[in-house]
Amino acid sequence: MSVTDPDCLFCKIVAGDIPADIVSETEHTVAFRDVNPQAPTHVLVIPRRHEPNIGSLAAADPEATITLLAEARSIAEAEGNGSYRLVFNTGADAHQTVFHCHGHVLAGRSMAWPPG
Ligand code: DGP
Repeated sequence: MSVTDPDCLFCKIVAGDIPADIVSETEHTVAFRDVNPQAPTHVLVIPRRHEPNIGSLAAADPEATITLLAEARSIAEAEGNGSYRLVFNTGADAHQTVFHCHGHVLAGRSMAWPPG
């Protein structure tokens, strides 16, 4: 199902209207490198369909959600050393700044806990 928001930055990346360093694509997802990387590997995996966050994506399209999680794993396995962090900032107070669901795949360095 195609659901897009003409004002959404990540929908424009999915459409190819804004360039991105694409890592992988599936029927349901696009993965590209974050413009402001926080680790040696910092890839955003997003659904093609516009949903504001991972919870709404899971409710609307379980198949796309599973594909997104599998893509995150594949990218982390291809680029990392076995350890990675998969982050879905959800809501403004959790530092979500782009309101199109995206998983941050972070790998390639040691990480602290708790996150800030
Ligand atoms: P978040 O704070 O969780 O909403 O993360 C949004 C991420 O999106 C942030 O790490 C920077 C990244 N980003 C924002 N604009 C662009 C863009 O135009 N291209 C790419 N590749 N990444 C972007």
